[in-house]
Amino acid sequence: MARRVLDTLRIATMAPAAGWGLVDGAIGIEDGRIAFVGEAPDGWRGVEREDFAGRLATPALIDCHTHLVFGGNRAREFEMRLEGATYEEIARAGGGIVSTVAQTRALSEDDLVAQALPRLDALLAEGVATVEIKSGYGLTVEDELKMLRAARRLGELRPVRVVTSWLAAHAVPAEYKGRTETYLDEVVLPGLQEADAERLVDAVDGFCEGIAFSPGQIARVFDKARALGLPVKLHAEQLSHLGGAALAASHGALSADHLEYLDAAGVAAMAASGTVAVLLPGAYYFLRETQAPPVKLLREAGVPIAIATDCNPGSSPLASPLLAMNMACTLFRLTPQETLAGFTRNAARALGLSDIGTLEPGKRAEIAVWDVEEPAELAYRIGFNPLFRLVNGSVA
Ligand code: DI6
Ligand code: FE
Repeated sequence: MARRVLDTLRIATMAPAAGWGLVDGAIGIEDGRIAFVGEAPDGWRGVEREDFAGRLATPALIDCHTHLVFGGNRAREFEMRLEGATYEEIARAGGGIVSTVAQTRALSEDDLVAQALPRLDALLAEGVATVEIKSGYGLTVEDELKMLRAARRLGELRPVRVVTSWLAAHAVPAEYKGRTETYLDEVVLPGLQEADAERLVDAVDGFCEGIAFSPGQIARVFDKARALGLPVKLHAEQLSHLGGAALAASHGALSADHLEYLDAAGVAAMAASGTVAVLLPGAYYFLRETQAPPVKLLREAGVPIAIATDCNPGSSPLASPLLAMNMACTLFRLTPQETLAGFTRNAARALGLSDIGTLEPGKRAEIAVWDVEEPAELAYRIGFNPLFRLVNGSVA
């Protein structure tokens, strides 16, 4: 039995539905799981103790929505937008997602891993122990599989749990222009079957938007996911309202993500199905969106809110969960407490994971220790990383 004690901590357990769940004391770890929080029970005398001098412990962060694996970058498009072009105009002119697709197809699996590693390391440096990574920049069966193999490799190269999503329904590639249904029939659906057979997929995602896939087309992808027994999630109501969130809820989705244009009916549908609202302030900020997601309605309806970086080359080149937390407060008016819940307890729920997200006996011992006094300090500073230590008892 491998036992250790992290002593003299201020612990934000994030266990209660509201509040930080603050406890002063120690955390006991046994075989990679949390054994106790607070007072050491009898039988733990003499176990090796590490003194943390009153620092703050929180659950390790969980980035539940990223596109971390991709080729190249879109700095040129950033310049174009500053010269006046909109995101949708660039996408319709063959730029946008499709330009990242060309760069992603050109890279080997090894090169994709090498390009993603610095981004992953930036997340780990801010206390992330679990990261979701989507496909969606390959858009052929082989290139989508290549992306997910690269994502799985990242989880072997670093002490992090990688959770993958099949996002072939992200954009229609140039060779299928005007033939979206054929793209679904020839790439998205059979590719999903192959990826599942190779155990590369943990969930199925889609981009429900005027420049991407309609609700009816997404429903076909979700039906296939159900047939394979895979959970679903959806990029919904990001640039316009198409009813994607309600569609996702009707399929029992783990999460609906973005949600700037979500309406009251969508909120009610998500509340009824227990679907998590994943808010992505990095994309809102970078695209200079002006309509914020309906945070007040989500709160009133009791929809759990998660926050993520959405790290991607086009709409959110953000690899900082702490900055995402700050943006969620300043731009969406979430409280610091809600943003930490959004990167821990509710992010775990958005991934369908019940063994992480809070510091409670039985959970995996994935703990971030910060050089701060108050938990609100995590969301408060801008461009400052107070991580003292990431204790990942699950992989140690
Ligand atoms: N919504 C987004 O914001 C990203 N994907 C999506 O479905 C954008 C991806 C990109 O522009 O490369
Ligand atoms: Fe996204």
